[in-house]
Amino acid sequence: MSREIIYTTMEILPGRTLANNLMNIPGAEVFEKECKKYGFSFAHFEDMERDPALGNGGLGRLAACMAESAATKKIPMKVSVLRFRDGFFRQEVEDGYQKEMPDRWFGPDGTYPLEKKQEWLKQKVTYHDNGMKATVTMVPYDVPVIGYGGYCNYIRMWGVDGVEAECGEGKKAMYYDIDSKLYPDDSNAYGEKLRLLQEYALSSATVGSVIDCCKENGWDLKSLPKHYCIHINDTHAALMIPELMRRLMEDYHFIEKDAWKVVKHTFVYTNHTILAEALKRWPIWLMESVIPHVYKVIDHMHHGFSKMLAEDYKGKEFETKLKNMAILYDGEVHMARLAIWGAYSVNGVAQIHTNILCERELRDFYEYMPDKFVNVTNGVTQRKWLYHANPELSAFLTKYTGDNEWIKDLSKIKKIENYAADPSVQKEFLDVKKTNKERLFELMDAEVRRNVDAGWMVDTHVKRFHEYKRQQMNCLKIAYLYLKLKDNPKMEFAPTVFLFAGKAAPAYKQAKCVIKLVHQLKDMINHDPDVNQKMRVEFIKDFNVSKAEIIYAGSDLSEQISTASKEASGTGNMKFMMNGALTIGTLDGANVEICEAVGSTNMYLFGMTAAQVMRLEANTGKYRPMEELNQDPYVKKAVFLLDRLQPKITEEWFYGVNTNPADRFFVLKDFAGYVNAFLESNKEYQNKALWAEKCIRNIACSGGFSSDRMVDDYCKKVWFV
Ligand code: 26W
Repeated sequence: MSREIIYTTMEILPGRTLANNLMNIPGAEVFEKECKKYGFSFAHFEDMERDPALGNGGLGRLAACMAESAATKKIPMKVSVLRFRDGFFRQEVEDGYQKEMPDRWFGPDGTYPLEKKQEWLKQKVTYHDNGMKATVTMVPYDVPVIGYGGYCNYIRMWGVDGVEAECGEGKKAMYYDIDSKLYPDDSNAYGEKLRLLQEYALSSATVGSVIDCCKENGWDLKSLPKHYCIHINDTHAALMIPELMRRLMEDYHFIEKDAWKVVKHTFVYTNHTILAEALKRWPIWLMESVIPHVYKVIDHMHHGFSKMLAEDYKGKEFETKLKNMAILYDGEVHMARLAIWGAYSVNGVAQIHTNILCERELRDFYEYMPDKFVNVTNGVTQRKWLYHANPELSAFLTKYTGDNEWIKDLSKIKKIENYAADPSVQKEFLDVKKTNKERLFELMDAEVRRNVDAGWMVDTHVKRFHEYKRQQMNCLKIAYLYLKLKDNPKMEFAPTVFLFAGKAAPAYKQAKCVIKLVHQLKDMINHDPDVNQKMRVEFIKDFNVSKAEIIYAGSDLSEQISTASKEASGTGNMKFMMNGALTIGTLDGANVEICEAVGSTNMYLFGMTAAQVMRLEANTGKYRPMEELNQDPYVKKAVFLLDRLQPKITEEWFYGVNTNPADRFFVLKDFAGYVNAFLESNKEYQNKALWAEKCIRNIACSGGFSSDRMVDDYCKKVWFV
């Protein structure tokens, strides 16, 4: 069965698309030649394009890799998103503190050069604001995503085109804000409501356009699932489920049974996080007041589902099931539960993540409907992250695999393993890395750039700032090494630059403290002549796709140190691997599969396993972080140093913040293992041949982490196309 995938997502992070699109079609050389004729370089054009920053991290970038790989595989797909006028935010740093500035990614005329407005596809989205009706017209703008070979998919960005409302002008303004920016601050009532308006706008416009396309083609709406599979990328667009139900029944007079049948064969849902705070729940009163027509359907679905549960479970057990599975519970709408109930397929994004979903977070659902659950491990496109990001390594790969087949089939990359132990190939690899490192240094402060060279180890921690990702543990490591090196100037140590980049959510205070801490360490260490010939700290502000390409290519060590069980998959880990950086990490997310692919001797693993973490979490009071300080006098000293710099962070370790237990991400528990793993890597780094060999083995084993493989898996296991 061939059907189009409608991949609906709140985020998309394609990076600059012009070069990628051109690279994937045979016409790229023609374009380059023409540029030259008129005295322009290709890079000149490339540099004119801004990064569409319509995402904040892994979720958005995954959508972009998905679209590109689907196009390469000629799988028809539209990525349905909102056309936010401002990107997530542009990160400035002032006195070491993150400052959020609007990210105006449109050109001066308020458009994006690669988009095409599709007037004829407009959709009307209805809201009720406490009884007053508002109708928002959404219009799509399509941006091409060209796959390798020339097949074209589209990112369909929905923007607000007009508002008709019974309410006054003041209230109307809120509807115009629907496409203002991604994830408005929901710690206030306005922001929270705006997020709901956004989720419904995306859901309703997407569903409406699918219905219109069916009609346009003369297809019976009963056959909708034959022509479309609608993918819910995390729960932000889960309202599509009741919306399709509602439209079929209200506008097309389906009886409930028939509408449900269409719904049940149309939707699939991918979960991207198990962090409880990210599993979205909406207050019922809010949903009822803003979209009562949709809420009514949800309420109905809830009752149908609860009735079914009542038939299968009795007494106390039924009550537990309701507590863990009901769509409406305790005054809230549980979006993940709505998505699981309405979708025919539910998947996690790495094997360990899917296991945790099935065994713990969604256990009752899994036991009740085991066939619905599958795993599809994430992947990234090698065309963006190798071919485009790293031309030198690409040439090296083509040379040693014998051809450029790896560009469309990454499993071919395995062939370079034959050369891993060859000294001349190792040398060539190290030369490539040197070039890439020098390019990376260009992104750093002049002062850092002047004082480091390509012989330095580049230890890189780039991703969103979040406590579970444990950038604060890396800071503690840096403080520890600083104190040790100061006391033992003769200590054997390969000079290292500790690099950070990433944004913290504007309202996430703890994470923002960590950014400040990085800058404090940078100030202290980079200016201390006792150590600054051996270590330097750097923070590259405003991390985005374009900078990421340079950073991954130029790094030696990839920090993937989340508390085991917390990182659903990670995709940065895969990009580093492909670019010949070695991983220091925990057995979390896709690190587990990376380890299976390349072997634990080719990475630096440490820390508690997910099972150990979960056991310790269940044993409240059992873990006493303070006790971890006694293992090594330098641990204590380093903690005290950080306590002086950012007491909010050490407070979390000793007492916990809000009502959370102390050190809930087990920084102190995992610390000794982490430092040892790092020192081991630093020692091995000094053995150039050994290091290069391990890097080449990592690249060779990265074939399974291509998003081409991921798309194949979705085709087979989820979309059935
Ligand atoms: C504002 C609420 C919210 C909640 C969750 C915003 C965004 C989310 C996302 C689901 C978080 C996210 O990006 N998750 C990441 O998804 C990647 C792609 O699957 C994974 O590789 C990462 O491990 C996961 O953190």
